[in-house]
Amino acid sequence: MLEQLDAIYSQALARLDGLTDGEALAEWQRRYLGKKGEITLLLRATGTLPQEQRAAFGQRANALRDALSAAYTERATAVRQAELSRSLEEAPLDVTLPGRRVPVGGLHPTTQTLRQIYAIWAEMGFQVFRSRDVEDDDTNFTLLNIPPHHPARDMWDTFHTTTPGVILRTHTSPGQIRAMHTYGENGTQPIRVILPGMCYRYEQISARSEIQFNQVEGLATGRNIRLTDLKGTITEFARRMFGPDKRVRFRGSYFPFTEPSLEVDIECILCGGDGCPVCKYTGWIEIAGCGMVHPVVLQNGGYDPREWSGFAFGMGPERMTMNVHGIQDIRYFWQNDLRFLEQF
Ligand code: FA5
Repeated sequence: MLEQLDAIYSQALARLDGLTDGEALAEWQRRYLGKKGEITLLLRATGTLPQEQRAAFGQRANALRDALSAAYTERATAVRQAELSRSLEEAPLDVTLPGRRVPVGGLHPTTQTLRQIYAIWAEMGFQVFRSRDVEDDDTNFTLLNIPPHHPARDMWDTFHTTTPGVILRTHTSPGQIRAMHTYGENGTQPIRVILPGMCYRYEQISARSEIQFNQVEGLATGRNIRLTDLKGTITEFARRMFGPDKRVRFRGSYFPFTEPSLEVDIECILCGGDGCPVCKYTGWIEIAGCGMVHPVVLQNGGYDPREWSGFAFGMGPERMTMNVHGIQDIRYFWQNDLRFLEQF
């Protein structure tokens, strides 16, 4: 068996020298050193030898197996190197070329504005309350002091569903009623919430108006909340959002669910108040409607209006984003045109 072992060893070494590719190397490895390889089988047969020959044979077989393994590793490295050089020559690799860019997504411009709005209101102690997109007519209108057939309903062109009395919310204000019922604990607890979300109006689509858009409602209730609290809080928000030097003004307005009602304007972000197409040459842009919560609405939310008061506001993040970036047409927001979206 010793001669057989030496013969296999010499043959294996000689063959290894002539191998030039990975596949032939793998075949060689299987044939001599694999589980059923010739050297392995001989080693396993050590036990069949007479006792006195076993140790010498085992030692020699192990030594030859190790020598073949080392020779194999050396040859395999040389072959790999040669293959690499060959492939570089055949198809040269220019390591100085820029890599392939991995496409990275970004946040929608409205989402960016919304997150900024959430962060500012959170710093000011307001938590987010998510109300429903599909509302009932009562909560969207009647409980907000807009009874059926009241002409104020004309301010909100409504999408109705096939279920009578079920509509898509036209504004986030119905969330005021739901927040009061959820957090007010039968009119005993103060509330500070913002209510963001989609609103839907059956409107003529134009450069400033979509049929689907976001609003962020705000609501604060308490025992001593006054108009000055509303003005101070909104002014603080506007300064944190648009810059500490921005001037803010309030104009009288009308909403059925607030009394008194106001509109909030800030100095135009683009022209600084000089007048430009975005502010329609007025120097001001509107950012929100607001007012003191109407006593009827407080009552519908479970509060006694003789003891409790509150303020509310509603702003439109798409219009705010348009003003900040000078975007001329609201329709870009939902067209999913990457040329538009990638600019933010
Ligand atoms: C309201 O919807 C009131 N619920 C706001 C409010 C809340 C007032 C609480 C008082 C107290 P208005 O219809 O003006 O008000 O809408 C508020 C904001 O939503 C607008 O200033 C505008 O930014 C945005 N908005 C309204 N309609 C559209 C539209 N079709 N497309 C895009 N944004 C719109």
